[in-house]
Amino acid sequence: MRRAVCPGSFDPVTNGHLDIVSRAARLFDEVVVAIGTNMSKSRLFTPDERIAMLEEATAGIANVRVAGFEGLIVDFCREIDAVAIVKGLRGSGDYEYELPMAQMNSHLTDVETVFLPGAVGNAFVSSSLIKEVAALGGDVRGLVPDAVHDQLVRRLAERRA
Ligand code: COD
Repeated sequence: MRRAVCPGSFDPVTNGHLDIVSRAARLFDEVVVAIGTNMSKSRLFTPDERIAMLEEATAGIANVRVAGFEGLIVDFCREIDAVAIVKGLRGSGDYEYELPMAQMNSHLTDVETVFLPGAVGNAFVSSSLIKEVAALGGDVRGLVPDAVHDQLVRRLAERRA
């Protein structure tokens, strides 16, 4: 059984994330989508909300499961016996950001990082831009799952109230 981890903040999950997760699921026996819960950045959605959104979005992929993690991603990989961390690269900016993390993780453990090129159509999609555009009234439908879109619109309205 070769298990991989797709880690991220997923605040919220986008179609760019889901493209990477579904392609990783074709490469590995099992993929665990790991939601980091110990980051200092303020989040729009709680860890439980992000887990629920991802569970719904990946329900159709039999070999994907979702979990929260705290602490180092390499420790989580050891805990669940994962051999690889799968990350998506939208462009050179992501590569510059991800490479030192991959090298640090390789220094800390023998877990491999596997980079998948993001799909061209999702290259501009990030959770932060989705939140910014939606907060300013832009239409982000089609860039996130429909259920996530509805939750996003609701949460932003609550924040404005
Ligand atoms: N197309 C393709 N890939 C995408 C897209 C897209 N449109 N959008 C995002 N991705 C990829 C990102 O490149 C990333 O690989 C992944 O999806 C997750 O993205 P985010 O933005 O949800 O998550 P991040 O980058 O904020 O998550 C950072 C981690 C939680 C993975 C990282 O901070 C971490 O591992 N933290 C744990 C603590 C730790 O171990 N720190 C030491 C690291 S060396």
